[in-house]
Amino acid sequence: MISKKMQDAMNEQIKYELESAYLYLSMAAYFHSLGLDGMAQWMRVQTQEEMVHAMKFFDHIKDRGGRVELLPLAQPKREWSSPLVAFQEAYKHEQFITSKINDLVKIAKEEPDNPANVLLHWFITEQVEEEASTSRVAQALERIGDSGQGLIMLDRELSTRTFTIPTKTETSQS
Ligand code: OFO
Repeated sequence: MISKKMQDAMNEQIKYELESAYLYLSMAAYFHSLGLDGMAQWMRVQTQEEMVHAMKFFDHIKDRGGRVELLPLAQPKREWSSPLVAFQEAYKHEQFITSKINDLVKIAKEEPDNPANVLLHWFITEQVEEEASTSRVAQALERIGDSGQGLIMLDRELSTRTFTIPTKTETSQS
């Protein structure tokens, strides 16, 4: 059975993951408002991935006899001064999420909680990818600068991102 300390920490992590989804959905709306539908599509897929992250913690708490508690979500920002600033913020946000995963890893080691460790392993790898993907787009936008043509090309490239519905095993711990 999951400890009260780990349950509370994971319930808080569900909130962070849902706030990530909320933030990226708000960014999708922002990009649509600029006519950058490719960047919006990228953020819509990101939103779906964040929902999967939240559900991994949800199922983990449930499967270990704990009680999921949904905490209030903060309202996300709705405007950014440029696409570059939005992606820079997404990158910063992912660094924040990595720090939260590291906090959970610390608790899992202290307890020790082996099942949580297995789950968190997946998140450690995922966060490397999450930071890399947001920072890659931010860097591309930095290189593009004021080039309208460059922005259109990047927008087209990002429009190809798709969401793959995870299999049962992918949505649980492994
Ligand atoms: Fe973006 O990784 Fe979850 O929050």
